[in-house]
Amino acid sequence: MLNRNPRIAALKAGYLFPEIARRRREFAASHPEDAARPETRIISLGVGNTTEPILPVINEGLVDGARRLARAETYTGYSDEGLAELREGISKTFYGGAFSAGEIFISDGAKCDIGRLQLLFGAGTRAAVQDPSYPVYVDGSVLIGAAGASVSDEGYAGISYLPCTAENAYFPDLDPLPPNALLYFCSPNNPTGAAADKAQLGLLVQTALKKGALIIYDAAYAEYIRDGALPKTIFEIPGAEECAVEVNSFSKPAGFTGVRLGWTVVPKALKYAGGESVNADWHRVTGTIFNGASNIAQSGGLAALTPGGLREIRELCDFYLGNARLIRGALEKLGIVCVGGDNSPYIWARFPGRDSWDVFAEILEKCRVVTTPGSGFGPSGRSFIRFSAFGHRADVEEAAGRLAKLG
Ligand code: PL4
Repeated sequence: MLNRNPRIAALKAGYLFPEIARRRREFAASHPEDAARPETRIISLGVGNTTEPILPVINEGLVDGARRLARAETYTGYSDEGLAELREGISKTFYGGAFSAGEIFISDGAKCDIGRLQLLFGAGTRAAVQDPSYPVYVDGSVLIGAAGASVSDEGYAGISYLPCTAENAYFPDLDPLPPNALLYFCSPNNPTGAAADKAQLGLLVQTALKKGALIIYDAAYAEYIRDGALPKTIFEIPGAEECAVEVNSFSKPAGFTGVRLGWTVVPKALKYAGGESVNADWHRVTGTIFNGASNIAQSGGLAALTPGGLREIRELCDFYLGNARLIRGALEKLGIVCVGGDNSPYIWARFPGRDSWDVFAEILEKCRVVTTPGSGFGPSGRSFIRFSAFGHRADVEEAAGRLAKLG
């Protein structure tokens, strides 16, 4: 028999979201009478999974993509880095045309590309993350051997955790960033909901350039930004093209969590320490282990970039932001201190002195509402709960009402 990959053995427990699903199932199984009664039916404000239908213009793009496959004249097969029209459209729509099609790679989602990007750097890479952060950054780093094997409540040895707390307004002190690190940065942030401003991103880029860091900038929630002064992409900051790649996605703005479509910008100006092109290596890696996004999904993506599609993106994000206001309002009525929900679909709620898994269990028990415990995102999340604003409005209203039971 083969030996198990020791890097998998180094991962702590299960991946966060299946663990939450497991605890939900366990709770439901021990309360079988609950499901039949509307007032005790479990409502999820846990995983950030979209719930609302894809809106008509974008949906018609998907349908048209499927129709085109049924005719010899319009049939297409593999599309490798993605349709040129879509890559050009993304550059024009989100980056003011600053990038060529050869710098934009269409993917099957931001998470999948984060995993593939990690292959560019490999074992021994020094990884740094905002703490708290989306667990894929750390778990993926462990899988490629970037982190040390030992793990404790303080996280993995070998990963630099940059605390994002109320004290620093959820933007980390960058002084402890080690030299030549791979830095994951997400804004608007999952889970805190904080969106970095131009000055903060300017400092991030300057620090990365000074310390030789490469930033993987996750902008999956950029379309939730409503404050016009906040940057929607790291590439609004001069110099970013020399130190950053950006991953993004149609999942959260267009409801494509199940459709699967995203993109990654890898500027040609970005180089390794030895001067080699990161863009060329990314071509090599994706060409080797990825066969392109679905052409149906890409047809939907093209529709999303039309004026009607962009209006639908705004409408859908506004809907979830409306949910966020309801949840945050209900929590603040109880005196619970929250951030987020204004430029992001997540609310980060503070429960001082408490362990987040205990608070998770209490909210499930008293309110029959599933949340995400902050410690799942890193040591600094220990006394926080993340509330996701993805849900049907009636469910969110019901959940917000039930939260009063925490008072
Ligand atoms: C549950 C910061 C959600 N099973 O859909 P993708 O791959 O384009 O984007 C995934 C993604 C990328 N970047 C950030 C994200 O927050 C997400 C999705 N996160 C959440 O609740 O935190 C869904 C999680 C999913 C997963 O593990 O990704």
